Amino acid sequence: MRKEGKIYIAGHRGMVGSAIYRKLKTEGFSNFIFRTSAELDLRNQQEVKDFFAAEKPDYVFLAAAKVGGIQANNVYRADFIYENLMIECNVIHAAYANKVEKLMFLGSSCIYPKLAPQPLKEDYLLTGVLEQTNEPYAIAKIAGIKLCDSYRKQYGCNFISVMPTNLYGPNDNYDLEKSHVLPALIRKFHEAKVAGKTEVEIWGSGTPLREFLHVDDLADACYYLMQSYNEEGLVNIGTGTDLSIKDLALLVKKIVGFNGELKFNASKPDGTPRKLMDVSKLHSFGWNHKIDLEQGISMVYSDPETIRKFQEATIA
Ligand code: GFB
Repeated sequence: MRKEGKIYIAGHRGMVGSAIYRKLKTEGFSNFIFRTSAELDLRNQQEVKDFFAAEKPDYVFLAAAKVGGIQANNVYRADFIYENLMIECNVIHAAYANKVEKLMFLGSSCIYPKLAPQPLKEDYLLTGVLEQTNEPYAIAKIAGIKLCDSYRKQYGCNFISVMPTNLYGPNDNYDLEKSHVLPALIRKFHEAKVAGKTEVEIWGSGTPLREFLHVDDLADACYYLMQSYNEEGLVNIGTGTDLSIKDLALLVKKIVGFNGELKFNASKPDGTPRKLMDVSKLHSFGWNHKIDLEQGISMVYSDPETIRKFQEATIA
């Protein structure tokens, strides 16, 4: 990436977009264009066309998406497929039409078949049935990868796709109905500790295995790949290790300093039993994550912004 290049980060206020922005700033980039969702509705084709024609960005990070945890994916199925497809189609086509030099599309580890062999290699994509709770979101994300690859093949666009594992970090969503498990557990254990409660509810059986990556590591990997990766297909971004939801809960409990019990609620879905990324492709390029899970959760919990976000999520 050229230092003077004009960079558009779609979704710059979200957890991923804001981390990419922090990373690029520390690397000395300063020519950014931002639009909030109120200023530019990425689901609206005309607005996106006009924006790209007027601004002509050189580099695009497509980190804007409708995202959420297992329950939000399962309940708002239409919103998850419609909004994500619209955003991807509008932004990727406009990037082609306005000769964007390079675009990075960000997907998710849930694109792989539910029962694919573990760890998940990039070429397991489209080899089996998807997990029911997030099928609409996964279909939209798979479409995003295929859009990038198709514009590369037909028009020679340098559009690349990366697939992060489950993420956490600054600017996460702490709305307990819509969030992912890690921010939910940080909030639940903290609030239970403050209120002097004796137990915390954990959804599902606690047996599903999940992998977690701090979003600053993700941003570091995205920057690395934006400099060096120019191929079709996708690159997994993760740590290569996972743990059970029960062990995650015990770890968060320890970090937060809650002394009560875990209470599993079997009426909530478990989701896919395991989705551990195979990160050998990424490692072969010379990139490894730096923040381990315990350190990362401690960083999040000790950040005063995190508690403020709990209150914000309650009001919203
Ligand atoms: O993070 P999560 O919502 O989504 O849930 P997925 C992971 C696991 O944690 C599930 C359990 O087995 C949940 O039942 N869990 C336990 C909890 N307690 C809680 C809680 O309080 N809140 C939440 N949310 N979960 C999502 C996909 O799948 O992951 C998306 O739906 C996306 O499409 C995202 O891929 C990364 O890991 O199951």
